[in-house]
Amino acid sequence: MSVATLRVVLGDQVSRGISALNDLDAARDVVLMAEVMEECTYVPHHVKKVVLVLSAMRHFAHALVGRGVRVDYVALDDPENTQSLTGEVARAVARLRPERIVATEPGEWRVLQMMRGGSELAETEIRPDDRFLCSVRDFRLWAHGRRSLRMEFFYREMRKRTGLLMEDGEPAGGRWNFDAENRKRLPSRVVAPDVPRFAPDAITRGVMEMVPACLPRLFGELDGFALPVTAKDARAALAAFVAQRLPRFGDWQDAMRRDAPVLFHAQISPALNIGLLDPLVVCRAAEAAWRTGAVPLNAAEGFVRQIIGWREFVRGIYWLYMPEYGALNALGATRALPPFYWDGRTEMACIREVVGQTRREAYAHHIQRLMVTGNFALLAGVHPDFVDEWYLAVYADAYQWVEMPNTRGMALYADGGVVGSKPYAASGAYISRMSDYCRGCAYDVKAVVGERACPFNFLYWDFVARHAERFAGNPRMALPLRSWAAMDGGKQAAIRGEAARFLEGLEGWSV
Ligand code: FAD
Ligand code: DLZ
Ligand code: SF4
Repeated sequence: MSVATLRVVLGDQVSRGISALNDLDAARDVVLMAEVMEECTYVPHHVKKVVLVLSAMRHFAHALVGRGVRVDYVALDDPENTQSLTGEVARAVARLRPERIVATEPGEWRVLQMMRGGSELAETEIRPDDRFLCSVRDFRLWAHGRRSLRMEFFYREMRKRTGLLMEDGEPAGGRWNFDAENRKRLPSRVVAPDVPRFAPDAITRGVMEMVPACLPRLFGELDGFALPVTAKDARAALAAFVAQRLPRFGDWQDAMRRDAPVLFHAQISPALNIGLLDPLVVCRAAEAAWRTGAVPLNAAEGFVRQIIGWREFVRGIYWLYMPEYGALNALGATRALPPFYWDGRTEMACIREVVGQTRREAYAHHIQRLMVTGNFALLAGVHPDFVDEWYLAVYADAYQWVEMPNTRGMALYADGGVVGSKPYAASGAYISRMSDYCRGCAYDVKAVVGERACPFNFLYWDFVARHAERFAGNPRMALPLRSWAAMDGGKQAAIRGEAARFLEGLEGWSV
């Protein structure tokens, strides 16, 4: 019998409810899934990310076949593989002669352009990705006519729309946001709970053998791969988080500790972003735990805000402003990315720890990304293109729709204040307060100038001085600007000299 519909499912679309599979006719349709070099190499991905995506694809295809669906699955090492998504659709069309092609909108502008770009995919019916709670169109409507787009107001709309943590139309506890009670210092006696690990099964082990053989130059370490690769395991990971870590999520959300990468975070983004978890199900689990009294409101609210607030907001921003967003560089940053972002070889203990953890785990929590590696790139003036490429490569959860607004917008202020109302610039004092990294660092976090001065200190003041004019009208930058202006001229000159010497001295830099 002829094929009615060819249904294309991408590697981050492994959800049974994905819109490309709505109205699936198992008797007449074929699902196409293709492992391709193009997607495995468009940035130098972490090897654990590639294994995660390919293993999840294989498990998903296997489950579909188990339900009687016909799946055309192209493996990375298939000699016939053209190694591009468009090439594989073209081959499938030639093979199957389908009456139509259906897909779900991809998570990246790059892939959308490919789909629209004159190949067989150009005729594809592209359906909205309804795994998100706010469609691209609804975000556009929300944004229309607003002078500035603030996550907090978007978030309140999402609370009302979903009814999450709402009571009689009002926010539970009488407030929308409980951050004032969150983000405390982590006492050293507190032990972080273990995070569940999922031993690779035969399918994952097959992928773990194939990937290094086909792609020997990926970033990071494959040893210890233990991420969930099926919806069932992802739900188990979520349940463990809700029971063991969510109760303290708010309190220690900003804490960082050596050898405890996850602390009280969820580590669900790799599974969430490929579709093994549904964001609303995740939020309902947190809400239910609050309703039973197992989780305090500050934790449940803080967590839900990350998902229906930040996650949906940055996706909206991405699709609202692409492709122009990808070229923004409001602070005129020009430097290259220092090599230690890739190899971790630096005397700055905080960066060494975060990069080392990133190499091992393909994971860092938000504050590590924002206030250590992001902060350094911001202060040093690294060009957003290089920083974007790094974040898109090194984390198992990285897709441009979420990575780019976080990097270019939140961390680098390269969008001039679309995502955040002020740059997240901080000196070493912040890192010292929120982590145990400074103990044993070659630098002295209290020193601003001198041989052992913490680079975050002089780079911070150098950043404030460099951009003083730009931020003069920003009330949220008034305090550092006043402090800089009040500083003794000799000290100012010493700080700026220290910063210039440090930046010039870094290997591999170009200005
Ligand atoms: P938790 O802290 O437990 O939060 C729960 C969930 O909320 C996360 O799984 C995630 O889905 C969502 N969330 C939290 N913060 C954000 C945020 N700022 N934006 C969007 N969703 C959020 N997140 C990605 O999923 N992919 C990325 O490529 C990515 N790149 C980032 C780059 C930079 C420079 C920064 C500062 C942040 C980036 N984030 C990214 C956001 C955030 O750091 C991660 O979502 C989070 O660390 C994932 O770990 P977790 O599941 O333990 O999160
Ligand atoms: C990330 C990724 C990787 C590593 N490999 C594949 C692949 O071989 N085949 C595929 O369909 N998708 C892959 N993906 C996910 C895509 O890169 C992702 O769908 C796009 O970036 C759009 O978000
Ligand atoms: Fe980082 Fe400075 Fe602390 Fe060293 S002293 S760990 S460089 S913040």
